Amino acid sequence: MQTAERAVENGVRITPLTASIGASVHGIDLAAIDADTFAVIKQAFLDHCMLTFPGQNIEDDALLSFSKLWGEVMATPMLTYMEGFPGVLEVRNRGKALTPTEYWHPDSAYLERPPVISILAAQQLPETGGDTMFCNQYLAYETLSDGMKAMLEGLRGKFTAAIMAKRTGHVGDVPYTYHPIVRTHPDTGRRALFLSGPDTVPSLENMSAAESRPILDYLYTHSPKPDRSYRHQWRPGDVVMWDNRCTMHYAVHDHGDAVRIMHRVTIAGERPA
Ligand SMILES: O=C(O)CCC(=O)C(=O)O
Ligand SMILES: [Fe+2]
Repeated sequence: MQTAERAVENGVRITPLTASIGASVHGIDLAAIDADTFAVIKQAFLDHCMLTFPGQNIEDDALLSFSKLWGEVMATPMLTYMEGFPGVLEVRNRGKALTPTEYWHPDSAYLERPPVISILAAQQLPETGGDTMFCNQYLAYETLSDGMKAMLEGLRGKFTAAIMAKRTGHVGDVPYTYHPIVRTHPDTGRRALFLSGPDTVPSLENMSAAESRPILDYLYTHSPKPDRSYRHQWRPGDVVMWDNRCTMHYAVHDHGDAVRIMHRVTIAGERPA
């Protein structure tokens, strides 16, 4: 396997977390990455869709430098970033009623060019709980019937910022855009289901909500099957990154009002196609 061979050469160890999604990366310091090491982790990222880097305890400036290796760091409208570290977002527990991320989603898919990659660095973790789940959207697509795949061809979903607007108290029209429900990853050439929770993808283009819901609900239920998902139990110092083009994630809120703080960076990319 290409990833494993290259890993041995560079002293980097890539260990799959499941056979479907995820790998952990050891023998690496994210604050000091050379070109060969970057090539190894990039290939692992494309192969496994999400990576964990245990024990990094990375500072914000190093987090930004590491992020810039993957592309342009972006700011999402409506979000406020950390002073002195443009592009670093503090993700903090504000209680279950206010959590905006406890559902399966790719990040900020209501943007015309949603972030392609998200990187999350643990700062303060609850004693227990607060896991994040990830699912593989290549496998979600590939396991559909040929009939369903044919039906989805050319369909676009309406992706709205409803949850983000609620979270930030945004007034006025809620931004939205249309994206294909099946997208092709530009680096792997593989096709993946691209969708999000019912509040953020209420309907399909040129179809009523009543017509769209059964299809969207089916796809949303089909996507995060346990045998193509991984649940990350955070440890202090962890950095986790995921590819929004071929995964969804779900932040489990089971830690009450316990402090949980993460720093997140997102990478700009292409329009889904
Ligand atoms: O807090 C988490 O584990 C993830 C939250 C989330 O969905 C995000 O930062 O994009
Ligand atoms: Fe998210």
